[in-house]
Amino acid sequence: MEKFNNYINGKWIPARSGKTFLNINPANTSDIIGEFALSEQEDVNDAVRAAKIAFEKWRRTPAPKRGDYIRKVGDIFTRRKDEIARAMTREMGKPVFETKGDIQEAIDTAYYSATETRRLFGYNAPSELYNKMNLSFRVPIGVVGVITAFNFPIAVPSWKILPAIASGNTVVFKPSKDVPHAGVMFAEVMEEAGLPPGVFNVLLGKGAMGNMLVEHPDVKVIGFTGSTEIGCKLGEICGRLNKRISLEMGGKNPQIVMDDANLELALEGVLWGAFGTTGQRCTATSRLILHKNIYDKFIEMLAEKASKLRLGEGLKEGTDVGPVIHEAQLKTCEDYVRIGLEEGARLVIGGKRAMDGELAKGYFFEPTIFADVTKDMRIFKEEIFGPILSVSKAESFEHAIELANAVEYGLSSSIYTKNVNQAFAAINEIEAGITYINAPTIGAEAHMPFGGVKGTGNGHREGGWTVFDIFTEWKTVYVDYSDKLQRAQIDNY
Ligand code: UN1
Repeated sequence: MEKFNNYINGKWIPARSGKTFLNINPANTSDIIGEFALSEQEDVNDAVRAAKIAFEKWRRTPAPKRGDYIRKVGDIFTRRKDEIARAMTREMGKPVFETKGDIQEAIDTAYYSATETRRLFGYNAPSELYNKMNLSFRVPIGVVGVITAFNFPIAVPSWKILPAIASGNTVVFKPSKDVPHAGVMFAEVMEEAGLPPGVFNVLLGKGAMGNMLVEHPDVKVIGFTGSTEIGCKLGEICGRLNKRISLEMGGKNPQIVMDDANLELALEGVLWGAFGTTGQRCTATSRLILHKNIYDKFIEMLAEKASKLRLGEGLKEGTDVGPVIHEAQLKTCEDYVRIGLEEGARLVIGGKRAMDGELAKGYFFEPTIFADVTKDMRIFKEEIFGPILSVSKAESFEHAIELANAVEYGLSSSIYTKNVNQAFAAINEIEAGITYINAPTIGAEAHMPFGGVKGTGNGHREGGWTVFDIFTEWKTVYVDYSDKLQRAQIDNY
C-alpha cells in the first residue's frame, strides 16, 4: 500500500509518532487510497517553526517575484489537471468532470493571485498639511493556518493558500481527513513550483490536530471552511487568543422559481444545484421555493428528471451523481429522511441508500425530494450536506422572499424570473452573500468575493480582491517633508 507523509520545510516526513491512518474510496470501500501520516502536536510544532522561519525571507521577497512562483503553480495544475482530477474522484467521489472543474478553480485562483502581486493596492489620501504625504500599504501577517473540508479538495484550499502566500505569508495546511491525498498532491505542485522550503507545509491528520494548529501561538491567522459547529468553536478559540479567523461555514441555500420563469431552465438549474457534488457543497441548493401557480407541475417535472440521474462511481463515464463521503454522512441522510417524514413532509422520490449492483460497494444515497416542506420543519432549516432537497410553496413574491430568509444561514441564493423588477427586488431583499439571477446557487468564480451572511460566516470574503483583506494588515505611513514640526489637528487650525 502507498504511504504518504507530511510536507514540512520542503521535505516529505512521517509523523514523529510514526502513527498513520487509512483512507478509502467512498464509491468502493474495499479500494484503499493509502496510508497517511497522523500528525500530532510535535508535527504541528515542526511545521509552524518551519513556516515561521521561512516567513522572514518570504515577506522580504518582492511581491511580483512571489507571483512568479504562483503562476508556476497554475501552470503545473494545468499540466496535471486530468491526472489529479482522477485521483481526487477516487478519493472523494464526485465525477471527473466536477473534479476537473475543482482544479480549474485553483488554476484560476493561481493566475488571479499571481497577477494581484503586481497590484495589492493600498490607498493614499491628501494630508491635512501641505508638505506631508499620507500612504497606506498592505503587509503580510505571518504564519497562516488553513483548515478545509473534503468537498472541494483543491479549489477551496487554493482560495486561501495562494492569496496568503502571494501576500507574503507562509502557510501550514491541514486538509480534511477525508482527502489527505489531495493535500499531498497540492504539496507536490507547490514543491515543483520551487517555493522556498517552509513557505508551504502540509500536515495530514484528523480534527484534533486542526485545533492544535489554531491554538499554536505562532499561527497568526486562520482560514477555515467547514461545518458551522466546528467553525464556531474555532472562532471562540481565536476570540480568546486575539487571532484573525475567516469562517466559511454552512448554508441552506434557496432557489426561488416564480410563475413567469423559464421552467426548463429552472429545472436544469435545480438538478445541478441540488444534486451536483451529491449535494455536498456549502452552496448546494437545499431548498426549492416554488410559486403556487407552478408548484405541482414543477414538482412533477423535477421528480421525473431527478429519478433519472445516474448514480455511480465518478470515474465511470456518464455518472451524474457520485457517493457521499462516508458512512456517517449516509447515516445523516437517513436520519433526515426519517425526520422529514415524522414532520409531515411528503417524500416525492428517493429516501434511501442506493444498493443496486456495484452501488452496494459504496456510500450511495438516492437523490431525494421532499415536498410540502414548511418553514418550521428541521429539513427546511438544517444543513444536511447530501442529495436531499426540500420543496416549499410560496403564495407570492413577498412570501417567497420571506421563506428564503427564514433560516439561520445566508451563503448563496437564486431566483428564476423574467420580471426584471422582481429580479432586482430579490437582489435587495434576499439575505445572502451571493445571489444568482436565472442561474443555480452554485458556480462562484475565483475572482469574485465569496462568503455568506448570518450563520454562514463572520464577515470575511474569500476569493477576489477581498481575500487579501484576510491575509494582510495595513501599514499607514506619513511622510513629512516640511523640515519643521507640523502638528496635525493643531497647526492647521
Ligand atoms: C464550497 O462548497 O465549499 O460556487 C465551495 C460553487 C463552487 C465553490 C463551492 N465554485 O459552488
